[in-house]
Parts: sequence; structure tokens; C-alpha cells
Amino acid sequence: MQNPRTLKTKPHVFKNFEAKLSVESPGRINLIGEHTDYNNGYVMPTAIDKKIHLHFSKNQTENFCRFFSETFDTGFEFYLDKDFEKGSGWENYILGVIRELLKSGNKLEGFDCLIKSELPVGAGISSSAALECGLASGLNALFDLKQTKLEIVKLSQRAENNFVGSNCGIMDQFSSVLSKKDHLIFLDCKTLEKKYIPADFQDCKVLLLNTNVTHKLSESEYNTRREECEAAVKFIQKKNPEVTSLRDVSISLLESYRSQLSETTYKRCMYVLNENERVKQAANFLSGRRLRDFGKLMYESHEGLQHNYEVSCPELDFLVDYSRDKDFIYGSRMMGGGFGGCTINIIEKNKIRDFIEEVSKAYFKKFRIELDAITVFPSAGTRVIKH
Ligand code: GAF
Repeated sequence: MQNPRTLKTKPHVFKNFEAKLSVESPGRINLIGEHTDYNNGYVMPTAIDKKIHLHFSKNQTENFCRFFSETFDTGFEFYLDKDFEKGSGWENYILGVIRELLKSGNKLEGFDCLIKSELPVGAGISSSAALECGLASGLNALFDLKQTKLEIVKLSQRAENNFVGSNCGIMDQFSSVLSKKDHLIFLDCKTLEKKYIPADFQDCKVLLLNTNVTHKLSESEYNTRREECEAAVKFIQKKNPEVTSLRDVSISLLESYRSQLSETTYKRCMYVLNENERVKQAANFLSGRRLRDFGKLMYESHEGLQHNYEVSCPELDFLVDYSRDKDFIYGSRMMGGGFGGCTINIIEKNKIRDFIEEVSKAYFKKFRIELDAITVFPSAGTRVIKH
């Protein structure tokens, strides 16, 4: 076992770094379908125009690897031939991916990698999946590993589950790699069948409001929610062997179990079942250009996440509530795992500037925290550039 060695100053090799290839690895948004992916349900994410840039070069050694992040101004180095101890922060996403690649028999050699990120950490736009998938895609090209895009998605998810310790679903990795410019993905997380829906937001744009908070609960409660859903499935399965996930549970079947489940478990499951229905409806509304109806589903989604799934927080609720009486905002809800991060808003283009000014003041007055606002565009997934 080894502890990767921290690099506090930028190694010389990265000063005028001559990369052999570069990867642009995007963050993601999710229009609707939250906490449904690990329940084998439906989601509607897409990659965005904000990315992590990774630059790679082999370094002519057998096993020596170096990473440096220009964003954090820190790095680390390690050897491929010794298993890794879990470290802290961003290095775990990297070590997790390398471990998964090696575990499945891929041959790597020593390399250097320089990273620069445009993605705010903890904002719920999945900088972690972008890092994992960007690394896996880069190493795939650098060492000609012949992994398909879906294999890259799955091994990046395993890195997060097995090494980082977050039992995340597949949505973030899938959208970071497989998105299509100007489209949303309607993804069935059970079969992994995907349908690209044109992201036609008419006179509106997608605006993210970053609360700039990440409450401590976010990781532990995420895993707890997943366990709660899985425990309910196990219980229902006893008499209904065809049920393998909440995806297979109908609302009437859940109702028939209401008295045998705790109130909390019932609420969690009901949220997931309703959210799956909302994603399907949302896809129809979008195709039918019914953007206001689409937006209403976003508000319903938020209410479910706030009251039944209980993964929101006062800062997110404040921002969603603040948008409610504004006719020029069609929909708003928390996005991602919850307990902080961003709200996603569908807002008329010509109102964006004034609204940001107004909501930022109100948010600061209430929480004494600066709000960040980012307009994002549905974009293509991971791009590998050979130099
Ligand atoms: C996080 C997870 F990584 C996703 O898999 C998903 O469950 C999401 O939270 C909630 O929808 O981003």
C-alpha cells in the first residue's frame, strides 16, 4: 500500500507542459428526475458548456504518475504498481478510476496529467463525475485501452462507489460522457436506453443559482436515502418477487403496503414513484413545446424533494420560493444530491440580468452568503483532442 505524495509546488514538467492529448470533460445539469437513477428510474440530464480540462503525456517510466491541479494549486504523485490508501478530496476520484482500470486488466504506464477546472466544487453540477470520466477517457486514448464510452461511464461510477465511498447512481457519469449538443437525455436507468430530446427552451434559458453551501449531511444522507429505498424494495419483494427496484412498484402496490412501512419509508418511496412519472410527463411537455407545464413539474419535483425525500435545505428552499411569484420564471427546483449546491431555473432571457441582481441581494440579506449565478447551455459530452 502507498500514500500518494502531495506536491505543494508545481513540478517542473508542468511548467511548459507538452501534452500529447487533452480532454474536455463537462459538468452536467439535470432538468428533472432527482434521486431516481439508483432506483432504476428515469432522469433528464445533459452536459453543460462548463468543463474540466485535462492534459496528458506519457513520461517514459513504467509506473510513476504525477497530477497537478492549476485550480487548487496542488498535486500528488504515486506509483501504479502499489495499491493506494484512500486520501482526501479530489485525489480519490483519480485513484479510484486508476484502480478500476487496473482491476479490469488494463495496462498503464507512467504519465503526467495537468488539470484545470471551470466547475465549482460542491455546486451539484458534478465536477466529480467530470473528473472521473475525463481521466478515464484520457487514459483510454493515451494507452489505447479500447474501452467503449459506456464502459468508461460504468468504471467511473464504480470508482466512486468502491473507492470514494459514495453510492451514486449512473446519471452524472452517463451525461458527462454521452450528451449531445443542444439536447437533453431522456435516460432509462434500468435499461440504459437513451433518447435525445431537443433542448428547445424557446425564449428562456437555463440559469443555475449556486447557494455556495454544502451541508455536512450531503454524503451520509445520500447513502441513507439509497438504503431506505432498497430496504423498502426488499420488504415488498417478499410477496412480490418480480419487484427488483422501486421502478417495478406501482403507486397502488405501494399504497397497499402503507400500513406496513414506516411513514418515512412510505414518503421516500412515494416521492420516487411520483418523480418517475414526472420525468415521463416532462419529456412529453418538452416535445409539445409546453414549457410552462414543464416548469410546473419542476416545482412539484422540488416540493417532493423538500417534504418527502427531505434532501433540500433552507438556502435552496429560499431560492425556489423566491422565484414562485415571478411570471418570467417557468420552473425552479434544487438540482443534484441536495443539502446545498444549485437550483436550476427556466427563466426568460431578457429578465435574467435584473433577476440575478434582485435575488442575490435578497439571498445575501437572508443568509449573509454571496450567491453565484451561471447561465448554462446543453452541450456535447467528453471530447478527446489529440495533439
Ligand atoms: C448525485 C449522484 F451522483 C447521482 O447519481 C444522482 O443520484 C443525483 O445525486 C441525485 O439525482 O449527483
